[in-house]
Parts: sequence; C-alpha cells; structure tokens
Amino acid sequence: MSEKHLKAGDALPSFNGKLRLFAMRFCPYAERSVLVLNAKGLEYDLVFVNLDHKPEWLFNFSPKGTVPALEYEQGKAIFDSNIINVYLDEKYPDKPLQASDPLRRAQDKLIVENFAAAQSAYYTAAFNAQALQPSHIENYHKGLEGLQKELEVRGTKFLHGDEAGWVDLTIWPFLERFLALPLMGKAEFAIDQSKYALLTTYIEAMKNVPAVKLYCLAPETHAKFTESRAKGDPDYNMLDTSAVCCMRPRKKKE
Ligand SMILES: N[C@@H](CCC(=O)N[C@@H](CS)C(=O)NCC(=O)O)C(=O)O
Repeated sequence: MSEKHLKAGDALPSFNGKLRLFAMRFCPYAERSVLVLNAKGLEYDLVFVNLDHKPEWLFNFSPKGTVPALEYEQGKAIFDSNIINVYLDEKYPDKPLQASDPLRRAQDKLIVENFAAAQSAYYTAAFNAQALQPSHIENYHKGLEGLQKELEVRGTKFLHGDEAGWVDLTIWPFLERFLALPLMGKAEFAIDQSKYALLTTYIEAMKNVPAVKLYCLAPETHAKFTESRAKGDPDYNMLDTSAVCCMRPRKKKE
C-alpha cells in the first residue's frame, strides 16, 4: 500500500494481483468503497492520490479523475462509489450487503437519495461557509430526522438489520464527517443527544462495526483536514496512512 498521496510525476505502484482501490484518505466516497471491501473481507490494495496534483495515470482508471476507482483486473477499472459497491457485492456474493428483497433495496436507495440534501449542506458548511443559508441548516436536520425516523420504523440496530449493510456503509462516511462540524464552529450542525437519541445510539453502533473501525477517523482529524482544504492547501499526508486507524488521530512520521 502506498503510504503517501501520490501526485503528478509519481510512478504507479506495481500491481500485486489484488483488487486495487484508488482513493484519497479523507474522501467520503472513497471511504464507502473501503468499507464495503472491508465488510466483505476482500483483499485489496489502496493507492492514495493527491487530488490537487493528480498523477497522470489516475485518468487511465478514472476518466474524470475522481476517486474512488477500482482496478478489478490489471489495467481495467470502474469508478463511482455506488457503482463499485454494487459490483463488489454482486461479484463476491459471500456476505451480501444489499437487502435480498427488491422493495427493500429500492427503499434503501431512497434513504440514500433523501440524505443527499444533508450531505450537500455539510459541504457548504465545511468548505463554503460564507454561502451558508438557513435552508442548509434546515435541510441538514431534515436529513438527520429522516434517518432517525427510518431507524425507528425499522426497529433494527442498523438500517440494514442486525448487521450493517450497503445502506449503512453508504451513509456512514458522511455521518462520520458531520461530527466534525461543531469543532469547526458550526454549532447549528451538532447532533444533540436530546433530539437525536436513537440516531446517536446508531452512530455509536456504527463506530463499532469492524469494517468501519478499521478506517474511520476522529472528528478532530476530519476538522483539521477540512480546515486545511477550506484554506486551499489540503494536507493530504497529515496521517501516517500506512496504518489504518480508528477514532484516533495518528502522529505524522518524520
Ligand atoms: N459520485 C462520485 C463522487 C466522487 C468524488 O466526487 N470524489 C471526489 C473526492 S471526495 C473527487 O475525486 N474529486 C476530485 C475532482 O473532482 O477532481 C462517487 O460516488 O464516487
């Protein structure tokens, strides 16, 4: 696994015959695919790329230059987190992550769809705070309320059921980042226990899902990276990414 975010001019690491995911350590979409790879117990390599100075070879795997992209055979890739995740779930049917019932699969997709406005409010709050409107805060809380209502109606530990599934792993990377907003002075974006008791219990359960534990980062770490990116100088290599970590910022190696 490459430890640093590779940039223009850096060589493509050699292919080891495993699935290979091109990612950026702080990208929520890339995290979705990492979580699915982890949850399915698949072996894979990760290559982190600097999105401000993209290595030329990134475009061989991802024509738009976005991450994640999955190299499923040497030199052959697909991109987009949802496309990658459904492919992985169907190609490797052990430990299925999508619901078996077509209606439930449709409902899960609707949960993700209905959550999109909250994600977009998060991006405005995190990276474009001067454009923040009351409607963003409203959309954010509508998204959280919708999620909490769904948990209440389903009555299960996770949205998928007793175990986290596709829908949980698709939403989670954003919830993980939402927790950083109050640390960045966005108190209106706090997920208060009093209003969101069930959602808070769910968030704690998600932090303990093994697939998540292996990759998630503490709110302080997300806040630090987000602030560096909002200033226009993203500190891609602020972690020692050779070691995955859970909820603890790790010290950078000199
Ligand atoms: N719809 C895509 C979105 C991926 C995406 O926007 N990734 C961002 C990083 S978080 C990216 O690659 N940005 C680089 C760019 O747009 O040039 C997915 O789900 O994979």
